[in-house]
Amino acid sequence: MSRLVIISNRAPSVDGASDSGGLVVALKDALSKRGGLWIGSAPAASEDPSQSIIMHERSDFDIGLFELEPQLQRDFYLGYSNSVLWPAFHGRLDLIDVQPDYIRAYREVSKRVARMVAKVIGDDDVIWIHDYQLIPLAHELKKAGLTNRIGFFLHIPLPDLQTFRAIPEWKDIAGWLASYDVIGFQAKRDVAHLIDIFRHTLNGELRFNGNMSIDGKEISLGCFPISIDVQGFAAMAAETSRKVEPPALPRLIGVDRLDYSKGLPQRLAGYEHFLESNPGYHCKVSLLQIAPPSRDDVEAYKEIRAELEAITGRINGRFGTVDWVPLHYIHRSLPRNELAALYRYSRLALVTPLFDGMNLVAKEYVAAQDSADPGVLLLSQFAGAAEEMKEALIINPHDPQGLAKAIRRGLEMPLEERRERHEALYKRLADNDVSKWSETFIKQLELPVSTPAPEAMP
Ligand code: GDG
Repeated sequence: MSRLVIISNRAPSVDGASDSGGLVVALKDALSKRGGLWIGSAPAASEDPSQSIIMHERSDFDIGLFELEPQLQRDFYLGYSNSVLWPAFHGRLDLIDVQPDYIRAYREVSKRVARMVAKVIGDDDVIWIHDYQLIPLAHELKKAGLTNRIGFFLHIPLPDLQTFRAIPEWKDIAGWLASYDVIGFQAKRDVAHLIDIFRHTLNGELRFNGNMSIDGKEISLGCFPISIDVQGFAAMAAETSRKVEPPALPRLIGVDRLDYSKGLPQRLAGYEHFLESNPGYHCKVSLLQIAPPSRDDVEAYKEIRAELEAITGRINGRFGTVDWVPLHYIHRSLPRNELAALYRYSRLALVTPLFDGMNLVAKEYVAAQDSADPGVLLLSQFAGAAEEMKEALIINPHDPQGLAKAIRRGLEMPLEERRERHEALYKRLADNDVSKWSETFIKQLELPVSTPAPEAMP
C-alpha cells in the first residue's frame, strides 16, 4: 500500500495533544495503517526558518513541519488566506483587502513548501492537500517534477463564477486548481461552481463520467461531505451530561468561531424578533451563544466582535429582568466535552451561517441528543450541511420573522415529530461518519482517474 502524505496549513501536535480535532480523528487510521506523514506549518514563526521539513516521529505516523518567518507568515495567513480568499470564497467581497504583499507571500509559501516537500516525497506516495491556504501547491510540486497523484479538498465553499472573478488572481487560482488529479468539495453546489469556472476560464469540458477535461488532462471532481466521529461524540455527550446540572430554563444554543460567515447578527436579530413577538416566552427560555475568538488581528473580525457585543447589550437591556438574562454570550473556548453536554441539554440549536462549507456544529448537535427526548436543529439553507440534513428546520438567516417563527415552531414541536426528525438525521449521520469521508476520498485518489467520483454530476 502506498504511503499517504497529508499537507495542511496546521499539522497535529507532535505529542498528540490536539488529536481530538475532527480532521485528525478522520485521518489517523488511514495514516497509521500506511505509516503516513502529515506536513503542516510549525506552531511558531521563526526569524531564521529552516529550508527543510523538520521531521518528528510519532508511534502512529510522522509529522513534518515547515517554518516561515513572521512577516511572511502574517501576509500569507492573515493576509491573502484570511483577508482575500476567506471573505471572497464566502461571498463577502465588501471585506476583501487586496495588497501586493499578500499575494506575493501566498505564492511564495506554496513555492517554498513545494521545494521542501519534494525532498521527502517517495515515487509511490499519494498526496492529499487540504484547504484554501495551499491551493497553488500541486502546481508547484508538479513544476518540481513530481508525478504523484495529488488530491485537494476544499473545506470552505467555492463561490460562483461572478464572485470568483472579483479576486484579482482568479485566473491563476483556476489554473492552480487544474493541477490536481482529484478535487473534493463539501457540497454539490461547489462542484457546480467549479465546473462553471473551469469552463469559462480554461475551456474545460465536462466528460460523460463527470470529470473535467482541460488541455487533454482529466480531473476528477466530486462531493465528499465531511462529518464527525458520530459515536465518539454521542458517547461523550451522554457521559459528560451525567456530571452537570440541566439548565433551569429551556435553552437555545449557538456555537461558532466568531466569524462573519456564521450569521451571528442575523441569528440574534431573529431571536430578538422572537422575543418581541412572543411575550409569553419572556422569562421562559434563554439563548446561550458560545463564540470563541478567531483571527482577531484581522479588522473585519474586530468589527463583528464589537457588533455582537452591542447587540447582546441591546437585547439584554431591552428584555432582561432582575432574574432573567435572555442572552448569555461567551467569548471564550470551552472544553469539547462541556460543549457536548451543553448541546445535549439544549432544546434547540441555531445554526445560521450566511455561507458555510459544511458546518460541523449542526452534526455535533444531532449526535449529542438524547434520542428519547431530542432537541430541534434550525439550519441555514446556506450551510453545506443543508444538502444532507433535510429533516432539520431549514431557515433563511436573512429573514428575522421566518427565523422567529421557526424558533417558536421548534420549541413547540411535539415529541413524536422531534423523535422522527432526529432518528432520520442521526441515522444518516451514523452511516456517514468522518472515517467514511476520509476513506471515500482516499479511495478516489487511488482509483484510475476515469472512475466517476461521488456526486460528480451536479
Ligand atoms: C471549516 C469550514 C467545515 C466551536 N467553539 C468551540 C469549539 N468549536 C468547534 C465546534 C466545531 C468547530 O469548532 C467548528 O467547525 P465548523 O464546521 O462549524 O466551522 P469552521 O471552523 O469554519 O470550519 C466548515 C469545517 O471546516 C470542516 O471541513 O464544516 O464549513 O468553515 O467542531 O465544535 N470547540 C471547543 N470549544 C469551543 O468553544 N472545544
